[in-house]
Amino acid sequence: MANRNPKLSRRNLLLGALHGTGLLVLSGCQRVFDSLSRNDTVQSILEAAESGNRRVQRLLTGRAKLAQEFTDKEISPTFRANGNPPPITMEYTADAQNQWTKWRLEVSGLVKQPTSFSLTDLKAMPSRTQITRHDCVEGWSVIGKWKGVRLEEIMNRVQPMTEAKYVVFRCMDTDSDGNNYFESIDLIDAVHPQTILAYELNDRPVPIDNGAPLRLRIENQLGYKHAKYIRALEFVASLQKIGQGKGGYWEDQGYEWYAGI
Ligand SMILES: Nc1nc2c(c(=O)[nH]1)N[C@H]1C(S)=C(S)[C@@H](COP(=O)(O)O)O[C@H]1N2
Ligand SMILES: [Mo]
Repeated sequence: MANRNPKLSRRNLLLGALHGTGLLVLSGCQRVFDSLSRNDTVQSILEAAESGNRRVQRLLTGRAKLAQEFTDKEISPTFRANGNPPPITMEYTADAQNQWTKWRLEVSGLVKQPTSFSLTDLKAMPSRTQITRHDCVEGWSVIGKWKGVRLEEIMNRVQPMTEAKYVVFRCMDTDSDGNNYFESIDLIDAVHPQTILAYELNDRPVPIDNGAPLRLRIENQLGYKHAKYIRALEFVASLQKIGQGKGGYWEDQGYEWYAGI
């Protein structure tokens, strides 16, 4: 991969490595630079510095990268809602009326401890709060403050088996043809620090329009990955038998499965 950061160029790395050793401070002479580059001691210092840097770079640019977080002042006045209308089932309506006391999140599939969680259970678990920007493929963005339980915390409870590679989110809403919304992410993104199952938006319970009682926040991917109205999580080894096999409601209609921002 091309190194686009001039600060991490090989030459600067060598200069940096030399600085640390006190071997020599170069005055920009290419010939001295070249002969030093061939020197064994210098070469090993350079390699050590470079591999250290590669590690740092992977952290900065790879899957572990944190999405930008914002301040309270930057929160959008309203958090636009998008997608299917809220579920219209009797069960959903009754659960909403009961403040979700009867609703449960079912976690099943390739896990050692299949478990169901009430909203109270989820709220009692360690939480994370983050102010992030939601980007929809349609070309709009909104900033909101989300609070929820990290998906990794749930994984610690249910203990996915080694064969598990993805987590599938089963949602309660349907499109106009009656097809349920669903999504999936891999376990690398599932344990990302900002991947949470959110139960609060802007210091209030997640509104019905935004996916009550529980919706996914996966901050390094586009809006359609953020499953709303979650009823169940399923740990699976393959997405082949889920829906039409592409890993999500929109993916089955041609959208990218990995919707990285
Ligand atoms: N269950 C469900 N989740 C969904 C959708 C949906 O239709 N149903 N729409 C997706 C899309 S395209 C976007 S942009 C976001 C919108 O989230 P919001 O309504 O909180 O803005 O939800 C995503 N998650
Ligand atoms: Mo979207």
